[in-house]
Amino acid sequence: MPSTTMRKTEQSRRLQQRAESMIPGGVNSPVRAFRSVGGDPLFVVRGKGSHIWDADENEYIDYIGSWGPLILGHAEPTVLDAIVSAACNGTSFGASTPSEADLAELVLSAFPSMQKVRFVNSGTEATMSAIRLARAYTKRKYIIKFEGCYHGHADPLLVKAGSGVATLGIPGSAGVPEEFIMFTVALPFNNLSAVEQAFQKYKHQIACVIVEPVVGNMGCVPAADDYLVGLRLITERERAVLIFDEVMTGFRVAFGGAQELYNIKPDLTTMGKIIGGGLPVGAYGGPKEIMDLVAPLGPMYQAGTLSGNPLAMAAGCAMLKQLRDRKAEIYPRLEKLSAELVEGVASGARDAGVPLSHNRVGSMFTWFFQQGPVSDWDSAAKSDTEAFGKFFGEMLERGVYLPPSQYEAAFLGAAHTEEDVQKTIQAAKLSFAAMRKK
Ligand code: KE4
Repeated sequence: MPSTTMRKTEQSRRLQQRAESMIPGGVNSPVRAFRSVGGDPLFVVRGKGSHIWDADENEYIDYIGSWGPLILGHAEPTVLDAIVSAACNGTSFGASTPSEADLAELVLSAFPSMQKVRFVNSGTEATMSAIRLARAYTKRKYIIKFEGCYHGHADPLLVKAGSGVATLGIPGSAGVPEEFIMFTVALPFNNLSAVEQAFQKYKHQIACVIVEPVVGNMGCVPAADDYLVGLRLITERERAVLIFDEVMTGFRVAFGGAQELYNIKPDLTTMGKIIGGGLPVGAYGGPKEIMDLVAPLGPMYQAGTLSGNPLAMAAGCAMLKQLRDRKAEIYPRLEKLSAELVEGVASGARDAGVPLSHNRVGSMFTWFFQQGPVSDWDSAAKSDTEAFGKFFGEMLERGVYLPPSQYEAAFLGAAHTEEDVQKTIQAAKLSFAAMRKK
């Protein structure tokens, strides 16, 4: 484990200066700019397994994994082979290819609540389309989301959102007219009476409830017991569409996602991240009764130049086949190693007298710099983000790359080793000690 000798950062800093002269903040997604943790954003040049290397040749144990997609680790051989062989036949045709049905078959077999699925290019497109579809199906206008949940950056969903919106402390987004969010109702997570009250207030007007069944975007926050089943019963009674946003949890918390883990059947499911194997893919799906409203079959329009791209389909198929064929080995190991890591760091914090609580579901987790418990946005927001920033920096100096925000989940993947975990726990203990001295 490196000591606290300062990492070399000249190359990343030079690249950041070049990038920010042409790209806002030098990044193509805000959270990568390290704004809430300080310091120079990394410019990553290579990844292999559970490790990445930056432009200054610093090596890190990576607990972001591209924000969830790389559950098998970086440059996984079968995924790379699939991409290369697909690319040798051309990169995109704007026409149907056999690989789209191949990936659809893999997704539908793992998610029995879905009879049909449409592939798009991001989680944002998936949730934006699912909302539109729920409104088309119910002919209602209102949608319910939850404070601290993030479902991508489509206008109607940028209300009290989590992830980068919460990280940057912006309530929503400039450029979204009030009229575009007047039908969005944002409620506290893990509070069923708030949902009941909303359905009474907007009787027969609510098209859908969209929820992260395990929240990753206020940090990791699981649903309270009976919360998800409560949402299911209320939406069934009120004939509203229940959308599980499984962009992060799909194939992550279980092979069949949170709906398998908690045995809840949503009406629509949105996906992304893992199903693309590291290439851009999103998806939304559900029963034929709803999905057959989607053009060209029905009147709900959604389209995409690169939707179903053959390289992305090939990468997704390779990844899902690995997860399918090795799930009896992979998921129990992710559970065991993640528990060891999260508890080990928590124990180090206790020994150092650092207030730390944590939430974990499978291999997604967050350490909150506060006493906890963290069960919704209000409690997550009580975290000491300054302490988190210091911890992030100390861990980076010791070769551990965590999400650069208190309000993001971290991820452990199948390529992480026992050695990675022990090094990370040791780095955390040294980091807590260093924080105490400052
Ligand atoms: P994308 O449009 O970024 O592919 O997916 C949006 C999205 C939708 N739903 C959930 C539950 C999500 O977590 C996301 C995106 N996740 C963030 C990380 N919390 C992406 C990272 C980023 O914004 O750079």
